Amino acid sequence: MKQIHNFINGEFVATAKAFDKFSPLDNSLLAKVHEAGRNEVDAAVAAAQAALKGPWGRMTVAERVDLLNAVADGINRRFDDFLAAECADTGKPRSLASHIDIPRGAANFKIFADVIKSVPTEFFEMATPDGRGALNYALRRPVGVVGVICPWNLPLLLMTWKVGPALACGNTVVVKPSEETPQTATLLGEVMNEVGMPKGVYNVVHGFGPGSAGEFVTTHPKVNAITFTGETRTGAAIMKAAAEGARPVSLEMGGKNPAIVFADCDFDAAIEGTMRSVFANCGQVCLGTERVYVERPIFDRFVAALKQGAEGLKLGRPEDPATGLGPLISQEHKNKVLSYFDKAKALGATVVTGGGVPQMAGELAGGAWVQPTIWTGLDDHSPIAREEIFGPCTLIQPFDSEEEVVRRANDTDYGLACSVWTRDLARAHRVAGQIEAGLVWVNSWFLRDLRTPFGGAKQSGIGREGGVHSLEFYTELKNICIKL
Ligand code: NAD
Ligand code: 6OD
Repeated sequence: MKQIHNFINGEFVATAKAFDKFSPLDNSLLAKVHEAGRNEVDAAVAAAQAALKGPWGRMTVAERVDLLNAVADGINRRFDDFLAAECADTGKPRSLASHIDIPRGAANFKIFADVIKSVPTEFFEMATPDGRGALNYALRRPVGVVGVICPWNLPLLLMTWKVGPALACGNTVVVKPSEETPQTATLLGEVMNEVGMPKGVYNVVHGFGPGSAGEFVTTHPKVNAITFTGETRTGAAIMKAAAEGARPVSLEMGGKNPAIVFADCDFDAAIEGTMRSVFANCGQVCLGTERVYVERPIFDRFVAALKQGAEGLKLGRPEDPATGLGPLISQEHKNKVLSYFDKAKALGATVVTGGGVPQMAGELAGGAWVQPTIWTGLDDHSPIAREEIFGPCTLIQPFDSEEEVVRRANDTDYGLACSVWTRDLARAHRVAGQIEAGLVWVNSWFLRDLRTPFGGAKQSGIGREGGVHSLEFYTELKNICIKL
């Protein structure tokens, strides 16, 4: 049986207590994951602290940049290993992971290596009463040990999205991967050793949230800052933990993202983009679309085209190039998604397509499969329109005016992302400006330049990461004033 270890101070660490990781494809046992207790978390934090004072802390920016580029190259060199591990843990199609998850895992080191090379420094000459003056300049210094708490939907991508900038800024990290997706974080430990990353800079502790490694990391007094991606209520618990010691948090949380489709849109592009935003990664993308508002003149045509697209998706194994949709991450998540399928029916939704469990052949019958699902006929107050489901499903509703659709799109506690589909760029700009979200795409979805600010408004997040914006969280800006 495959064993997944913690990675502490450059060593792979087994523990007495291991938990089971099951395959989402067929519910077979994939691996035993060694759960970190308080002792292992203490050891990881101590190693991370010591590394700040060792060779890592004394490195020049140029040396750090070289190491980060080597990590990116190391991921690319072992591309197939990362791909196999990510697809095994998540069940996602290889075509998706090989285009998004793994290349982005490597790019997250390269981009932040580039950013840190060219950080501008503030500098002010100041007059003084004696006429000799003073010089003020600001230096960016690492915040210290950063706790990185990760979700399961894009495991390597979302972990490196935090680890890349944290290391670029000279910090050290203690990563707690999701219990559902432990493999690629440990594999990255191998790459760290291969490229000569000093011991203790990158540490991984496996386990769960409350009463386990997640809690031990976030409540650890020597963890100086916490960056988190996951559900909003988990983020709130982490914020409470971080209040002890007044430690900074960066939170990327849930969403209930709308797409707004105006009648003048490029129809085929809107369908193609909405297909991806609803069904990519089996709907398990925080930026995905779970509410689609379509202007009434094209409503019926849009619903019919999305239905046809959904019914054309092939459910299957990651390695099958024809696979368009994998399983959900786990049986537990399947039960949650199915509870919304039941709720939608009970509330009187029109089930345009899906709404149940597909017939899968052979051993796949035991996996966490659900049908791609589209509903109409529910209003904005239903839980289907308000709560994050995180599955391959969406509610489509008609609208009649721009003012109305902006109000309805904003009628949510969340504020992560929105897509607007129209050929009228003046309207696109106007609507984008009024949408209460951290990210608005016009005639596109998941088009991401990693230098841009990323984060959520309202209950979707606190803070922005990406490009130079990451520096605000991962560094302390220190002003030095020299009297001449
Ligand atoms: P989750 O909140 O259940 O878990 C995330 C991580 O937090 C896991 O590693 C988990 O073990 C840990 N955790 C749970 N409770 C904890 C606690 N009390 N203290 C410390 N750690 C704790 O989220 P998930 O189910 O893994 O991911 C899906 C969610 O993540 C969805 O809500 C999705 O929208 C969100 N998400 C948001 C973004 C974003 O960028 N905004 C990106 C991806 C996913
Ligand atoms: O693209 C990114 O940087 C990012 N954080 C994506 C998040 C996707 C959520 O599932």
